[in-house]
Amino acid sequence: MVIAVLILMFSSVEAQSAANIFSSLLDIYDSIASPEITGYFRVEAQITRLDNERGKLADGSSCDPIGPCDPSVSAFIDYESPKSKFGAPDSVDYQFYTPLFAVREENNPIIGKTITRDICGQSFKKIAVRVHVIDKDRVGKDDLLGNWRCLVRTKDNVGRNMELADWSAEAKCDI
Ligand SMILES: [Ca+2]
Ligand SMILES: [Ca+2]
Repeated sequence: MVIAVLILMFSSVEAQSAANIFSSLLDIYDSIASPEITGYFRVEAQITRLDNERGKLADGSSCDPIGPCDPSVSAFIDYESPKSKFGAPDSVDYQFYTPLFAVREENNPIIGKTITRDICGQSFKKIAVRVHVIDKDRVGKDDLLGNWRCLVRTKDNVGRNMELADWSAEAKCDI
């Protein structure tokens, strides 16, 4: 089971000088070792598709006794607690995720929806795009189809501004 994403990230302060941008990039590059980055950034992520050929839920059972899954996709760009486990008390609650896409009777939907978040002078260490997919049943409770955490490779992807920013290569997300 795979969720794929494209990531775009750029400094949202266009007046910022190249030297400052360079230092931002360096800061991000060093973020594994250094404790925190502070700055003005926009992060965009496109959730491109879900591959779930066999129509399985997160627990390995089938979505439905008959027919394909009915996936409903929401996502959140998380710089506050990017490493926390899904559903943990220190992780962002699902109610704050942005609903992006829903389809009935489709195991492998093309999603193609973009989510955006601005970081305005906040401190962060890492950024993760969290994707939460449920199998939405007409009756009864919804089942968890999967949770994916897609780490943003900030070192490669930070553009100086919106025009210079480039989408990353499509990448699969960890479950
Ligand atoms: Ca179901
Ligand atoms: Ca179904």
